[in-house]
Amino acid sequence: MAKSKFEYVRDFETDDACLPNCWIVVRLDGRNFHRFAEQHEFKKPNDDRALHLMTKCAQTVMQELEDIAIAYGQSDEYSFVFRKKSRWFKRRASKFMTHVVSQFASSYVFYWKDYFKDQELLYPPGFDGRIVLYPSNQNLKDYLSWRQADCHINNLYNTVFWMLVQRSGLTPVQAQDRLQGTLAGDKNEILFSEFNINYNNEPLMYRKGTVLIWQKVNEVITKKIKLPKETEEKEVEVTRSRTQFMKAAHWGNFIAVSEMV
Ligand code: DGT
Ligand code: MG
Ligand code: MG
Ligand code: MG
Ligand code: MG
Repeated sequence: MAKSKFEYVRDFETDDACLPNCWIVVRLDGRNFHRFAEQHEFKKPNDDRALHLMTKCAQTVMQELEDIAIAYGQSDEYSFVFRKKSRWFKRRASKFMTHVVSQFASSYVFYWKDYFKDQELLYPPGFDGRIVLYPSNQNLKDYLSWRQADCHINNLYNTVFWMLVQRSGLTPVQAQDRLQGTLAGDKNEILFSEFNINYNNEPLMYRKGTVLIWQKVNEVITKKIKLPKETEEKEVEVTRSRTQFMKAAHWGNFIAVSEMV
């Protein structure tokens, strides 16, 4: 077919293919979730419904899109790690980022009612996305550890903060002043001595976030086969190994990246 005179406009498109042999990380984050959480009466500092909905959306993304090896989420964010060797959409950054974010956002609305039974969705939430490439396994592991450290620092702060407000009746400003300049050890001590809470016994999902990985499962299926010397078909059971389920885990530390290549 002859080219139309308009074809030249294609040349204005820029090449945004991700560098080969790098892990491709897409991180998304809820837009203005401070307000979204307030308006939808999220429990403070952690709302199980919200965290589980985020994980449901991340599982949907992993199932629908290709080549995602691992995902990590906390608060209103999720990171998706695409395999180094992925050739999906010729590694175009815009395709990776937009598919992840749109699939996640539509899932958030689609599955909302399964998690927030009595809480109506008041307005359409949005998510931003960014893409980062990591050339080495160590870089990727450090990236994931960095997000997990962020989860830990924020959660420890928020746990003490809301205890001071909800249990001790401090105003938010007073609680903030009280925590000014305190170290992790001080916050642990406040929780223990004033609220009888051992921070290490708080749920792992709150302290460490959620990791999604693929898991090999053995599946038993019945097959009808015809043996050469017999006329009738026979049913036999065969076991095959399939990568199927995603395991949601809350780990203390990330596994060696080599295990997920
Ligand atoms: P952004 O991302 O710049 O558009 O603004 P935000 O407001 O989304 O800020 P961000 O992402 O740094 O912080 C996440 C907010 O989401 C933070 O204000 C707390 C809120 N949030 C996330 N998960 C929960 C939860 O389980 N419970 C409550 N109460 N709030 C949550
Ligand atoms: Mg932000
Ligand atoms: Mg946000
Ligand atoms: Mg955030
Ligand atoms: Mg199309």
